[in-house]
Amino acid sequence: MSDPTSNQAPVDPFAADIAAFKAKQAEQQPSKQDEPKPEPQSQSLFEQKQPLDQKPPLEQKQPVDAKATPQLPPSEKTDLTDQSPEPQPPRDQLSQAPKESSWLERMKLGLSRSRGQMGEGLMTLLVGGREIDDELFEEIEDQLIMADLGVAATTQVMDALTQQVDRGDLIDARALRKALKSELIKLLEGSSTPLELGDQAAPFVILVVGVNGVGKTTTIGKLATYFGEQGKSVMLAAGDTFRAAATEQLVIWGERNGIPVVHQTEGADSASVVFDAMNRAKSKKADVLIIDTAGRLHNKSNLMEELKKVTRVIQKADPTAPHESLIVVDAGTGLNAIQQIKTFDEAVGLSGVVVTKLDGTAKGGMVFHVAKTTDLPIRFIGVGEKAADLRPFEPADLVEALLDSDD
Ligand SMILES: Nc1nc2c(ncn2[C@@H]2O[C@H](COP(=O)(O)OP(=O)(O)O)[C@@H](O)[C@H]2O)c(=O)[nH]1
Ligand SMILES: [Mg+2]
Repeated sequence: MSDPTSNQAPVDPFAADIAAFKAKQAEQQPSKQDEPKPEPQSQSLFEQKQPLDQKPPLEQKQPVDAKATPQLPPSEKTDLTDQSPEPQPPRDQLSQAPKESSWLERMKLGLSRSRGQMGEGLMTLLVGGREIDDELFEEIEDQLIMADLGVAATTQVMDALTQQVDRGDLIDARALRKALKSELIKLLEGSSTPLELGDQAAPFVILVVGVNGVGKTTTIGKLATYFGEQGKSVMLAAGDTFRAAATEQLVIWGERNGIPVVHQTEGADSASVVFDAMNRAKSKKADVLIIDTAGRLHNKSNLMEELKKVTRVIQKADPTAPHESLIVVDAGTGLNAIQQIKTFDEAVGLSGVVVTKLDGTAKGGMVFHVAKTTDLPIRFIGVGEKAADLRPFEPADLVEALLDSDD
């Protein structure tokens, strides 16, 4: 570990460090002090592209001050970065179908396990001419609790349904099913404010926090793609200096996608990387700067203190920043995500949530719990490991995908 207080800012962090990475890549294979194993995430978003030894020459890298859409090397280029006014769907196998249906299909597919628990269970209860009675209500309530909606959200939904039944608005199970869907959507609607970049002159700074393994770095890659598709110039800061592999992961991904990544050597102070990145993003007039952070630190350091320091450094460079402080939570952690949200909120003051891994979890209902028990908007959801598997949060889509019904 090098001295964490050192403030080594290479004159050109890209050229110098990329050369260092290449050299390191050549000599280093299995042994590394902190990371005995290769990063698991290198199998996903970060391994979509060609293997490292075939990466394009560095001179193809796009300078950040070209304000236009980042240019990818020809072999990498996706339709999305073309100059055509109409953005094209991404170049993966899931984008063959029309955009709308493919997205919903993908989410339904991804959420199939949640659906198994919540959707199928509920739909079985709510078919045909089943009578509305206490027993049915109890069963619905059980299903919602089992799907991890949490007590508060479940109570809200059940109370609303009870009122409708009492008013005589719901005559059969089918009507109840419709009402349930609309109550679920209503519950989420206050939490679906999308992330807007606004028109400020300075870079829009997004700080990304969350515990280890939730999908921060993957989400950052997806966000960079997302904003790149909107014609924004994006810069990334490799603020997770705890693990050398975390920086490497981001730098390599940036190289392959023509997105500059500000970073320093392993063990550098995270705040120092962020300081560099803020200055660089400003001087290069990047539209968006996305800052990756560590999810844990060496024993004696305190993650929350470090994040506070990072925030102070950001604000020193731009008192209005960060413009968005996003916490990434893994849907699979269910109701425990709330504790993470509280802890990080105290440290950095969150402004939004990204829920990842809604594919393959039986706990998709936790989104309702987050919506009900926090004031934070859910900005995006992640339903897979590819760049296109991040979407702005749409309550109706989520409810549709969870309950999988055709009406
Ligand atoms: N299935 C699935 N996997 C994801 C998603 N987002 C991230 N991952 C995976 O979660 C693992 C950890 O991701 P990473 O971004 O490194 O987490 P970090 O430690 O928070 O930076 C990697 O294997 C990712 O591919 C998602 O939405 N769905
Ligand atoms: Mg990471």
